[in-house]
Amino acid sequence: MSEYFPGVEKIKYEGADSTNALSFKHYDADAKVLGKTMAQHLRFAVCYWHTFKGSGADPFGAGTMIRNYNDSDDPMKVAEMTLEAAFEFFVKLGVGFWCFHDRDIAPEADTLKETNERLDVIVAKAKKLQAETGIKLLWGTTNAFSHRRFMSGAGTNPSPEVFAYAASQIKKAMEATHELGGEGYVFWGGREGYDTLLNTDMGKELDRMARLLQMAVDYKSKIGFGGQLYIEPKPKEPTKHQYDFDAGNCFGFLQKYGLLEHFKMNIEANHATLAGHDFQHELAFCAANDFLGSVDANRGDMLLGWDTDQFPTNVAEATLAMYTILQSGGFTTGGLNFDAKLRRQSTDPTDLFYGHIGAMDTFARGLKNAAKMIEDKTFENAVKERYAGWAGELGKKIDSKKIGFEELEAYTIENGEPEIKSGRQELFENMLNDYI
Ligand code: XLS
Ligand code: CA
Ligand code: CA
Repeated sequence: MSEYFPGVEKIKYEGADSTNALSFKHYDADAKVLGKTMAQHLRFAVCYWHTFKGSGADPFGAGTMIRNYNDSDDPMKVAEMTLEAAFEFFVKLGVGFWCFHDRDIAPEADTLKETNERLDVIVAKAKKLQAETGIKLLWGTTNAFSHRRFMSGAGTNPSPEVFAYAASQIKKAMEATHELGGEGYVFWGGREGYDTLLNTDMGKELDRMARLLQMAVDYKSKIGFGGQLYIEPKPKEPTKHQYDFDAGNCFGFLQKYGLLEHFKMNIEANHATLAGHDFQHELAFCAANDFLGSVDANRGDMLLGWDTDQFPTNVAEATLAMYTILQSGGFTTGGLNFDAKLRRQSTDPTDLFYGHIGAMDTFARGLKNAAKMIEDKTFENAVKERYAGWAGELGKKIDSKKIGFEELEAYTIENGEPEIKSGRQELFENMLNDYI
């Protein structure tokens, strides 16, 4: 097998004082934090689409990045070389997991049958490479949004024929994920939304999106696929409004259609901010509802209104994310997938290493900071104190449903004006900075 990233050795932990840009300063895979290794906590994954299929193309110009694994006119040869390059990259970087869309790893052919045969070839090769390297599949998914047939959606398409095509793709992508021992399967509703309500029957589209998900649940149990199903919310882009707007919206949707028990969320940081939320807000909503599955770790640019998918570098944000993830019990099937792409001007293959190394170090620092915050109980105690009144007699009666409006009115008349207590936001913000 050729070497696709010559000149880059396996990336090692060298500590914070290292001047080697191709080393980890904070991510020490085997170091223990709160009883588990950093690798076990963080479960880093590399995404196939941006990392190996991204070219730097944007709406104003073609790709800028030249890669040696694209160097053939035969699309299947390119697919095979890319897969070899990907596993070389995973091993050199030292991540435990990868994620893909079916169409990232194997190119579409003229018919679905031929496309599926191509996918079989690549899945067999990926299975071999997984066995040789010990790299595992965090999740698989289908791309039911790039081809023109999906311009008006997949499950929400006005045409039942397109719905059938999407269902067939999902069926095959679930089989591929199962074959590769995937720990999860993601649904991102690429074009499940609308650009104008003038041509849209929203009620029917929502019913059919649920129908498609129900079919996936049924098929999962039919083939004995034990991975976790996730929905990845995103409020807009490519459509003006996407139905899986945010975690709260997905929760209500799944509950309405009786699907809640089958799904958890795959939260992407950039999608959270597009929805007008903090990354931590989306994680906290999931944690509060036992709904947190996996994370697409990246960041947006707050001055741009679109999905820039940049590598995460903000330590404070990673600390808050890891704090919320640890408090909810940590990852089980999920992990931190870097759904992030190089900027158009970062054209060297080595830039792929810099992007991932920085992101892994950012989350390693986040993990260590969050662990310290948990050990010190600084926030736990301060929040407990803020809600302390609920441990008293009145609070207990309300929580245990023993009293209603009449008793509360009598209580208020007797006891008068409640005592006002400061929320001390500035103090809490200072407390956080002590850990960064
Ligand atoms: C696009 C999404 C997509 C999903 C997987 O914005 O982030 O890449 O993660 O389909
Ligand atoms: Ca994503
Ligand atoms: Ca994104």
